[in-house]
Amino acid sequence: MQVRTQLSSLNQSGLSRHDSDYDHLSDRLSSRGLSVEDVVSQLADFQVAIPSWALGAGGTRFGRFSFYGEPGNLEQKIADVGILHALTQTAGAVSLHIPWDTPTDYAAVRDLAREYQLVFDAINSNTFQDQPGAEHTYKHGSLSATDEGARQQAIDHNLEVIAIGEKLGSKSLTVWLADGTTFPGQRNFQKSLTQTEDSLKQIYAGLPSDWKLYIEYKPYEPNFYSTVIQDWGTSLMLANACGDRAYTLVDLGHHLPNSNIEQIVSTLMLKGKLGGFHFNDSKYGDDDLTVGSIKPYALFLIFSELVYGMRNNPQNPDLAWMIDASHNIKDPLEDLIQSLEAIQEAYAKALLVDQTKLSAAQEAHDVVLCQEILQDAYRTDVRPLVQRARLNRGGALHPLRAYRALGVRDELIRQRGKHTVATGL
Ligand code: LRH
Ligand code: MN
Repeated sequence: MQVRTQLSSLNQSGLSRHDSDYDHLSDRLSSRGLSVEDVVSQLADFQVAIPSWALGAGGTRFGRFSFYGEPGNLEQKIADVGILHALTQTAGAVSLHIPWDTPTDYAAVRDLAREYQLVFDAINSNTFQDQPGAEHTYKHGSLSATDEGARQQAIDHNLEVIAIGEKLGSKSLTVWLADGTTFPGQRNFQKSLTQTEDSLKQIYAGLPSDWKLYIEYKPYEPNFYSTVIQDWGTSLMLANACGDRAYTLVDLGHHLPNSNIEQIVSTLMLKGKLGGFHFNDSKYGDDDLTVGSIKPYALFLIFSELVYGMRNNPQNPDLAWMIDASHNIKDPLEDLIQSLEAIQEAYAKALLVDQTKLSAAQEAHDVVLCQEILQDAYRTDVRPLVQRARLNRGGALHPLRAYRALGVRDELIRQRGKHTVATGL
């Protein structure tokens, strides 16, 4: 489906309004000494990886409602991410999950991605589900398993995933473990953690020299009493145990209620061990909802710490930006467009924080002024900046409106029918 070529005519009607909004905001910001061009180019360079497992309708144990026209194979998934990138110009990467998205024709997949100006970001292993014909079960753990066979099978799977990623140009592996217990006394915590550290070290030893390892933590689900890699501290400890190219991965939904995620981000950047993000939002648990749909101010505070860290922590590597969401009720592509918009807006607002004034107010213990400086940025309508960044790259002025005006979902249903089901969650 050719989207890109139809955008300039679609954008036409809104351009003059955009220009006046942009000029008005630019005047206000440049009068504060801020380089609006810099902000716009930083927004344009900010590329988020789309999870290949979140392009169909998600579901829960209570049910799943299809969305029709879902991508039925990897090629169609890449085409869908291509549509997102054409509209938003900020979705220039795909994050695959193996074995849900194991390519059959690597050259064709690479060519297709290049056609849509997409690259392959972190690749994800899966030792939380048993595969048909597998010799060992992960029911009692994978990298933490007491059963040598299950542990080795899980290590070998991760090394296979690295090999698949190498053929696609990925440069990082994300490991998330469901390993844990559902009842007290079910397993020995120390043995589980020791096994996990040993297994991760073996995977790290198989990592190509220019690759990174991301260790994702989560407090609970699918286990409901303990999870081996339960929090940022455990992930950091394991990353330090593995080596310089092992980092923690922060999934926003993987925190107990009222956790101060922005402080976790700040600490990990100071220690040079923040590898990347899985962006989403949540009200209660790992709800995997649209980014910024529940706690937009919290997202802004996280980006404020990220911007501070990106300016003051050269010890921390460039971050991997990824979405990790599941769509139970919204059109997956509309949901992802809203998430991409929320990420861009949070980043733009964070770039407007007057860091110099803020640190002066902090030194002066002027708590009220600190809040005023933060909220002045947060209360700024930055949409003209985000729009300009998109327009500069040939994207849609209003991606969601364009998606609907172009009848993308209807066209996908016409092409794919109503019964295709996307692999993934
Ligand atoms: C675990 C998780 C992890 C993925 C999975 C699809 O909750 O966030 O990142 O492997 O979702
Ligand atoms: Mn995740």
